Amino acid sequence: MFPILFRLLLVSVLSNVDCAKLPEPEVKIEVLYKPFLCHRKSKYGDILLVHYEGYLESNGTLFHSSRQHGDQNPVWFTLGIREVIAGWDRGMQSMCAGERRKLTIPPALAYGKEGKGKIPPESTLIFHMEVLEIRNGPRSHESFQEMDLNDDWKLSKQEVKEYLRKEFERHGYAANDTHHEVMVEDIFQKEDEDQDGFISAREFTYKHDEL
Ligand SMILES: *[C@@H]1O[C@H](CO)[C@@H](O)[C@H](O)[C@H]1NC(C)=O
Ligand SMILES: *[C@@H]1O[C@H](CO)[C@@H](O)[C@H](O)[C@H]1NC(C)=O
Ligand SMILES: [Ca+2]
Ligand SMILES: [Ca+2]
Repeated sequence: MFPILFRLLLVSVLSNVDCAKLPEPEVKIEVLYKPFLCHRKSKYGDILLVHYEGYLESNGTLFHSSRQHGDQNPVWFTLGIREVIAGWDRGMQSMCAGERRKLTIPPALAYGKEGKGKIPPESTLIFHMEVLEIRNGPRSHESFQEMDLNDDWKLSKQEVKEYLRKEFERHGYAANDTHHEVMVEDIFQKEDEDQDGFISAREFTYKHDEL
């Protein structure tokens, strides 16, 4: 019902970056536009809001445009956790809000031997990406600090509830105390591993469960 919140709070996030040292296909990155002002650059674990167009390199067919297709809204994704094709994870690091890039992504970092929908097997893809917004990812140190209102390095139910309220409002939903309390209980069941009534920084950052 509220996918962004579940993504923010419940999705377990990257624990380790792919360390394989095999010679690997690479994403070709061309910067089309870089804003003069750049307060922060995207890094693994951040969530990014993007608009994009995807083309087949073979004949230039546009197979998807977030501006023209679906609900025409930009999309959020978490960088570096394989929520999207590997080519996006690799090609969208160190980007500024407002930056545009052209990514040329070999099949091994896209849809590979299988292809998908309109994308034939073994297709090299070209994406025009525009980053609209960059936020702290769900498991970042920054997110924890933002939630930990009294700086005691643990999250109380009240702090999590307050965070939910702010998130709901930010995404245009009416705050609803009853609903938030249900969600808080659910979150604590999953996250408060030692059941002391608080989510510690360690419990927040490292996930050992089955998610
Ligand atoms: C481009 O290639 C795709 C996949 O092979 C094919 O489905 C499509 O009809 C082609 N488009 C044009 C304009 O040739
Ligand atoms: C608040 O949430 C509860 C539980 O999810 C729901 O039953 C109730 O209808 C909601 N109230 C409002 C005003 O949306
Ligand atoms: Ca606290
Ligand atoms: Ca705990």
